[in-house]
Amino acid sequence: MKKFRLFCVCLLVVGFCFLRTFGLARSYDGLCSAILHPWGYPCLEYTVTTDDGFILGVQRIPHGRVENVIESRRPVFLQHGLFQGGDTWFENFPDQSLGFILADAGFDVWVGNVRGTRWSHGHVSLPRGAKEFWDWSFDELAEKDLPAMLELIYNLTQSQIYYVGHSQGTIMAFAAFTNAKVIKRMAAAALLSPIAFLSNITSPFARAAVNLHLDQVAKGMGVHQLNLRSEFAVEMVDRVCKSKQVNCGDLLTSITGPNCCFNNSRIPYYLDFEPHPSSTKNLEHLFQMIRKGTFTKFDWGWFGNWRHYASSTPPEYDLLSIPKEFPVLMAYGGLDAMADLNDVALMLTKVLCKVELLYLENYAHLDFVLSVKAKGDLYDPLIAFFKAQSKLGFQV
Ligand SMILES: *[C@@H]1O[C@H](CO)[C@@H](O)[C@H](O)[C@H]1NC(C)=O
Ligand SMILES: *[C@@H]1O[C@H](CO)[C@@H](O)[C@H](O)[C@H]1NC(C)=O
Ligand SMILES: CC(=O)N[C@H]1CO[C@H](CO)[C@@H](O)[C@@H]1O
Repeated sequence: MKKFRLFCVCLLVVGFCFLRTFGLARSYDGLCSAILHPWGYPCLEYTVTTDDGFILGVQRIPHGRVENVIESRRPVFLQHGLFQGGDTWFENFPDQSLGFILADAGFDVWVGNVRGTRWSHGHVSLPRGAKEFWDWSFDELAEKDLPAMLELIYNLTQSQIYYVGHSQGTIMAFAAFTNAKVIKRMAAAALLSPIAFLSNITSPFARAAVNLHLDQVAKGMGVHQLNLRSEFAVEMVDRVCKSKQVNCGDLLTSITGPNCCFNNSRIPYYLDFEPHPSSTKNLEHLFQMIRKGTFTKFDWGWFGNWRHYASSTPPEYDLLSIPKEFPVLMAYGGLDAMADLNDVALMLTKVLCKVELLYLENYAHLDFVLSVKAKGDLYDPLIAFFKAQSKLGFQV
């Protein structure tokens, strides 16, 4: 067993070294030229600068490969999850990937990329190496990045926007939709693997990482950027694998749950783009959610909380303030090791908005974006849901 573990770790190290040598050397001008143009889709690159100076990349696929005549195309915005980027929505074949399918179905598709990811463009003054560049958690993604990207889309389309989020993209939505200025731009939302609570997370890898306080270890070592391709990350993975609860022979399953419909032969292609960096502080915030079972702003500790919030504890995100007429489709999976059924159930007791549920018994965390069967299982129902809302004409 010990030998096997060592073998796995070696394999990982070799994998990461390979990536560092070859994977990172591959450079693209942007997501459009990396994936969309090669498949023959129209695609435009935009940038938008947040209040706090981050320059985000946003892509637009104005129509599908065949430009069918549709009077007004409703904008739909796709928000990726943790350690992912806008590429997430386009990584399988065009008839399997949500981004392509929406464009071919007549939507005006917009793709978000949060700060720090590969398709974003740094900061107006801070270099990527600066500690301050990584001084944020999903609070800022919801408070700064999302409103900036949505404002750009609204300015250019003058239309309410459909929202699709996966994983951290749903955390961002739950947090941002409590803001009246954001929700008034939205027509409806589809939340895939919806997360507002994390205390019942079953992922053995995440559990072990929380128990080992890897967020604090990273902080203590002065690591502020979380780059899974770094030697530091390999060391941390090694540490988790040495703790007995995790089967590192199948690392992905230990992290996300057993994805039913993952195409293993495409992993080398996925690794061309993913994983994207995030910040240690963001991980710390997510670990706080796991430890405390709450959905609040970042916990700075007693003194820090008084300074930032004038209160000893961080304020909760008020899910009840999401308008009750707001239509939301939530798709959740029976084998999802991140969005556990108990946590989803708890969240559902806290929201008043109009929720339609889609339960996919055999889906784990990555199936929602990478399943080769997602079109029939999820994307067709999602499109039908959006089309039904446009007939109902939701207005806040
Ligand atoms: C959107 O339009 C408003 C009003 O013209 C402008 O002030 C704002 O800077 C624009 N925002 C973006 C992100 O384009
Ligand atoms: C899985 O990926 C490989 C490599 O890209 C491809 O040849 C194969 O057709 C894919 N299988 C499915 C079911 O999409
Ligand atoms: C089934 C289960 O483990 N439920 C737990 C989920 O998290 C909440 C909040 O921390 C606990 O109270 C439940 O016992």
